[in-house]
Amino acid sequence: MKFSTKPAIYFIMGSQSSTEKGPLEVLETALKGGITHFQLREKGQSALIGSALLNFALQCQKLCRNYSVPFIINDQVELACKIHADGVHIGQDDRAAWQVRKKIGNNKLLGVSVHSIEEARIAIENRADYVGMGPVFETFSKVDAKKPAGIKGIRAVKNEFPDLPIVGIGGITSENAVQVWQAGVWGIAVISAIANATDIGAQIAALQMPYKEEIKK
Ligand code: TZP
Ligand code: MG
Repeated sequence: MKFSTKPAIYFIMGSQSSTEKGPLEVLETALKGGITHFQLREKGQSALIGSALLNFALQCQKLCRNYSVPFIINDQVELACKIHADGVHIGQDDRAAWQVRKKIGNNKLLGVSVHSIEEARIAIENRADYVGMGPVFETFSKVDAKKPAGIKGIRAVKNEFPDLPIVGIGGITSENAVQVWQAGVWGIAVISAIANATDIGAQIAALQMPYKEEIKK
């Protein structure tokens, strides 16, 4: 099945995301720790390009395959098609989602970043599989991040589209993750909480959805 409805711990990383450990070591430890999705998001001044990016992407993909975790690429639709990635994630400033869907076909996951009910509606019409909604909280990992939408923003989209899989993103930590789960998300996406964790396995365990009975709506 292309899409799993199991609660998602969606890890996002680029070659520069971790301050201490090497990126492939971080990724493999996160895979061992139980992440359910991985997105390669290569951004910033020292971002890899060309063959260096291709090689890095292939190494990440190989690791993900070893753990049967979907390997998703941010923005770079051609690269995703070239190496047969499992999915693509795009933002509002990228190509229209329907164009990307047309290019990648029906078997790859398509995620779209949204910040409002209206953007979520368009993402659904354009056949996105899930939306990334955020930033939920203040984030230091995205230079052009919008104002935090808070838990309120997630609840608003969830109320309007109860069946839409929503991934909360932005400033999520083991301390605030439960609030995000309580808002009814399908998953939570993080960069720094995992990339900079001293004990990545423990961090992932702490981010996971608490037992349903503990969730008070
Ligand atoms: N999109 C919205 S916030 C964000 C992205 C890519 C960054 C999330 O990083 P962190 O470190 O989990 O706040
Ligand atoms: Mg983008």
